[in-house]
Amino acid sequence: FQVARVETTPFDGQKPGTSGLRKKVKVFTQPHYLHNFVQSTFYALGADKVRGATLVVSGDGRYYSKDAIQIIIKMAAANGVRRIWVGQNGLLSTPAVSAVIRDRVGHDGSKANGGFILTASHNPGGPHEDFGIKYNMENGGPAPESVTDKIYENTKTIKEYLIAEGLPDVDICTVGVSSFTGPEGQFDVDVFDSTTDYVKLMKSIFDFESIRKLLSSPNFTFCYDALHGVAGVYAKRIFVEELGAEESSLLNCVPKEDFGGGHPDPNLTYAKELVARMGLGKTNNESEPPEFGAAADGDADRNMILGKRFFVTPSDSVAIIAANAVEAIPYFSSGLKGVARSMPTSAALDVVAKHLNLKFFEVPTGWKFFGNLMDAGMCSVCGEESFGTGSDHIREKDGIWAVLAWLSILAYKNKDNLGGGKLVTVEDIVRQHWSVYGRHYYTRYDYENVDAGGAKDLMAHLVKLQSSLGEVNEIIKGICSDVSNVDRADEFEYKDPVDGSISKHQGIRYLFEDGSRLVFRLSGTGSEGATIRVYIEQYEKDSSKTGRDSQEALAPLVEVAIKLSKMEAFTGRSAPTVIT
Ligand code: VG1
Ligand code: CO
Repeated sequence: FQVARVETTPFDGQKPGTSGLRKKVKVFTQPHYLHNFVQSTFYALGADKVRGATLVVSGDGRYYSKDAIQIIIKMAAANGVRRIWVGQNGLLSTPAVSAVIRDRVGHDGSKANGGFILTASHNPGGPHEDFGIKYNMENGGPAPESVTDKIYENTKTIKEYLIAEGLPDVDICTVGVSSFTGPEGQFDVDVFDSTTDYVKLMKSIFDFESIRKLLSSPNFTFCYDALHGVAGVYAKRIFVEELGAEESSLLNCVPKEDFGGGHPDPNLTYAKELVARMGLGKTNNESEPPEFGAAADGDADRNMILGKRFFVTPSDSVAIIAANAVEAIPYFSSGLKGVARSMPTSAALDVVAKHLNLKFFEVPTGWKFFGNLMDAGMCSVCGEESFGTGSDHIREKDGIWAVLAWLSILAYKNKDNLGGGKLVTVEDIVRQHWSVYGRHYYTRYDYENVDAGGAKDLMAHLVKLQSSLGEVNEIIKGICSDVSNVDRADEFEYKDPVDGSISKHQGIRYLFEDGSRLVFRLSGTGSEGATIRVYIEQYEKDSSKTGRDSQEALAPLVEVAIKLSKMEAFTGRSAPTVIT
């Protein structure tokens, strides 16, 4: 093949958000749009990092992925990349990409230097929905802000990109290596099985034998919903083939380009089928729900954990995994190096860290901040309120890992009663946890696709209010008399303890005397308008009061949040789009 230099002009708005660049498909398919972003990434990495490199390219299989993979292959070849690794059919979950970058060894002994992940995660897919792309570094984690800032700067000045001419489309459906010759020598495309490396990693972390015993026990029932995302590929291989679960326990496990028309976001609103099966839906379910249920998002880095008629909040989930990891999961048997959560995530993990005397970190939203801590050996388990949980086995959150972690805890707690005795259930484990550590009532209200100007004004209003706590408390008393006083309010700022970098404006916080918190943020993953997220949390230490309905317990604080922020006045919305 030859190298063509194609003239181009910048597009506005190619700034990577919380997790890469996400836009409508019709934006991505404009001539040169994807090309500009990919070339800007190569420029940001620098020629010395790109020439001769081995890069992974794959994703959740959403609409436009296959075309995008061919474009990136041709651009990589033209920029001097030596090898491209592609998961079969272009499918790799986000955690599997991270694992492949870190662990896979090519047939010629090569190791990956980084990779492009093609996904818009939990956003819907299809010709009228979203596509996305992000770059992960050599440690398997999302590019840090220093790199994404450079990418963005490059997109504003780009004048040309390089693309291979005379390089045919590569068959990405068949496993094997194709070799080509360009001006600088050999270029390989290596198509490999999407699950092998990931399964090997999972087997090195968990005791598959004890999970297999749990799954085959007659008194344990299981259900997994991949919402037609890429998780289905891994669920079949791991839960059915390796661990012996019934085929019928898998829901929506065939990956589809449009996720079957659904919203591949594992929460009580969008994972409808699973929610109904678990006995949590409004419709009355005839049959007895399974003991355990879980779901994933499009790229399989998120997870929702459910028990029979019981929802585990993600903030509780990470705390419970941290509290039980050393006993239940072989990978952690020698202890946890530390734990971390994102700022809006509830403080349930903080309490565990305190009890167990563990290092603890609070980072901004988005997985990129955990990676530095893990690379420095300071953090083993971490999580976010947005259904993200993970550990230092990779540098992304990991939906299947979280399910295996829960199954490990269940297997450990039930090791003596799998013969037919009464099971310790998911609900038992959570209630037991609350009785020891107290409970953090928690909810998140999302106002999606609101007018961007209105959202900005609302945030500015909340920042301005912070300068007078006296006034804030007066307003709050006028709304509801039985919430405590705000004793601190600020905009969250993070100084990375490893590299000293500072991230500002990471969310507006109102911190109450009794430990309650209200947090307001603008989403960085949407593709249209603005999304306002309101995070509401209240701590209850008294074990006789930890069993209340969460929405009921939080009602006064919710009212304060909505009125204090003048939500309806700024956005015209009288109710949120989604409550989690
Ligand atoms: C959201 C979540 C955040 C998560 C991010 C990526 O970001 O709140 O916790 O890390 O999505 O998740 P934002 O900026 O919209 O609040 V995923 O599954 O898209 O990779
Ligand atoms: Co995701």
